[in-house]
Amino acid sequence: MKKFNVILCAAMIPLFSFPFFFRILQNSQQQNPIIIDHLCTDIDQIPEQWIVKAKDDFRIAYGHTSHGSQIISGMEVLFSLSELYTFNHDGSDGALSLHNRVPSGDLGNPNRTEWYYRTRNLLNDPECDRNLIMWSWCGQVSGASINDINTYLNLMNQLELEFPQVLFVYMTGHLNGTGEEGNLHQRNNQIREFCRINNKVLFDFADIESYDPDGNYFLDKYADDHCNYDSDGNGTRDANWAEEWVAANPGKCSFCSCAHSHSLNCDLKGRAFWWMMARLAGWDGETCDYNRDGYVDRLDLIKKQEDVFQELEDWKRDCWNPMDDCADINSDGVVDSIDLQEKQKQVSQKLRDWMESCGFQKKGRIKR
Ligand SMILES: [Ca+2]
Ligand SMILES: [Ca+2]
Ligand SMILES: [Ca+2]
Repeated sequence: MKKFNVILCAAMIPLFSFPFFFRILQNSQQQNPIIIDHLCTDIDQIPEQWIVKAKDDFRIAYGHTSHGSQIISGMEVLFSLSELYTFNHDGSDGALSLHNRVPSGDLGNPNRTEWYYRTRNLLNDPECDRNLIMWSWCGQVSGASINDINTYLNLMNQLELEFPQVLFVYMTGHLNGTGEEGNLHQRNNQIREFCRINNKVLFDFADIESYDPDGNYFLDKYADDHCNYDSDGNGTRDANWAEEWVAANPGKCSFCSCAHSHSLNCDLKGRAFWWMMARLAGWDGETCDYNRDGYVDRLDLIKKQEDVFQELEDWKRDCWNPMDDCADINSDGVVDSIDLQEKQKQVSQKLRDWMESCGFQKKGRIKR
């Protein structure tokens, strides 16, 4: 009953329009979900132009407590390494504007709904210029019921309807050592499914800390938020995947202070954050590791060729035969053989551009 009242009251608030910006952002109306997970942590794959555009486009308010600070810690590491990843409060000097710990609290603190009212108060302030809202959990997905998560999802969705100019980032809750069968994983899957079906933006906090950078999986080994896991299946956590990976890859991890966890976990979260920002700024997320297996090689070229060829075949099927408006590729009002040639040219150019940017020579060898 309480949830019903919340939604009813919210629906009665008139929509507020922001005088500050007119750029139309993707939001609840976007065509596809944007899921940021463990496959989104290779910072070198993100084209710089989209990082720059994200810094220009977005003004963030990020409400979190200690676990949520892991993202900020990782962002600070990147900031210390490169001017590209600058962020500060007001967005001066070309940095990303991020109001850290604004609003106060987290998705479960002081209760499971206060974050919603705080968000609405923030966005209803005529002085507020924020156009992206992020909230993280502390530990409250662990003990959440299905209804608790529905409350979260419904209120997020409600905010999107109330503030269509603002983007909202969903999150899963951090690992707690209960594995694939634990309530945490089931509730995280509930969040994931909702985001996938409804085309939301999800920062998959738990998925990012379920894998090491080589793609080895630890959720089924009862990994927790410290990156500890049960290596021998005897029911107690005896190893730490972050420590193991760092020992095997010297010099590839920061020494940042990372709340409740290993600095590698914060590094990965900070990189995933910028991957998300680039996607939100318009990057399609396509990388040279096209088949996402961790290697850039001939298999990527083959997959890319297949997809580009398929794009042409789909166009022929949907636009060219039978003739449809989308067949007029050169927009001259006439559908003729020139359009077919244009489409063929377009897809081959697309393939050539990708090959060139990824260092593939004509015979499919990689230059680098
Ligand atoms: Ca063990
Ligand atoms: Ca690959
Ligand atoms: Ca034409």
